Amino acid sequence: STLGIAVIGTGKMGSDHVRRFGRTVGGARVVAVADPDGDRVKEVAAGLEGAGAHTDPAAAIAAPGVDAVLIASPGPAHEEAILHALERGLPVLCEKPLTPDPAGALRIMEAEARLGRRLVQVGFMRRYDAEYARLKELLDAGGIGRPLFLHCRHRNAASPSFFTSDMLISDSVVHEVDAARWLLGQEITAVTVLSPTPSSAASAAREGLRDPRFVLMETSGGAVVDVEIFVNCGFGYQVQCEAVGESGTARIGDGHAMVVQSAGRWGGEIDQDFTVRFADAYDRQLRRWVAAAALGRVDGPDAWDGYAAAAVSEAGLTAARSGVRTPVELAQRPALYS
Ligand code: ISE
Repeated sequence: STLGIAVIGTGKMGSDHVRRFGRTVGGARVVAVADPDGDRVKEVAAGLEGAGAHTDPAAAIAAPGVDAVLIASPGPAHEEAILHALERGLPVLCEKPLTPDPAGALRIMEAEARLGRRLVQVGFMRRYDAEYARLKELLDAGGIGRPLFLHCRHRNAASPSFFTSDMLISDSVVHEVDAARWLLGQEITAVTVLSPTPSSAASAAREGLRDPRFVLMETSGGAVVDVEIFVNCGFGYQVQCEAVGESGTARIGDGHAMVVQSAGRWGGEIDQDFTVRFADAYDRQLRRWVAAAALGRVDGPDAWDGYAAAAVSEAGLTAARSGVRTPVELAQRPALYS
């Protein structure tokens, strides 16, 4: 049977996911969509046979035929929608960040504790990327020895007008936070943030935007993770990660799928956007989520991962403001997430 999906938020990611159902992802059908922009949501629903359009997320979640909920609204709207879904015992895939603050993520974990099971998956799709998966396999197999460093670069061609200095950390670097926790199997324990003089393109995109930034993280296993985040680099979308271990290094994200040599030059193309660079990862993430949700469970990054990322973001924002190394405070990990 087909899983009925409510999609909350029909912006860039929400509409990209809607497109996936019925095309690259089978076994599920969008039966309800919600967005505060009434015209937009009607337009999206019009392209879906028999889907209801709502401006209230709660109404979409409560609509007939909804078996699972995909949340792609902005971070501050996630908690309320998740709690509605959990009240109904529905599996959730929630785009990152799970919540803007750790307190909200803790409330989601409490709701799952009351249910006695995990129903929330966070959209940390890099875990489903083929290159990241290879790197994880190599590290787990001890292929380069004990990891000492992860050197990460995360670049966007341009940031949207609503993008703030805080979001470089809470919406962009949050991916490296999760990737580092997952790759290393360790928690992040402290954060330091350096902010060079903003690039001219960043200042033109939004007054006072602190872009780029350099984020330094320490981990529970004694590794160091550095991230250059640059969301107005102009030339394309790039996510690179080099792991340095005791006996070797491994690097992903160079995008050398094809190198062209012609007329005395060599070169290749750079993806322009995350929906292109991570298209396969988004597909795989959604297929896996649908398969698990059909059995009434989730098996990807969970609310604890969302909570830990929010705790690191909070420390990162404090560190960015103070210029001082800031420890990450984590609650005890409940047994439900072990
Ligand atoms: C965006 O929300 C994402 O999740 C992208 O992966 C990231 O590269 C971008 O900086 C974020 O704004």
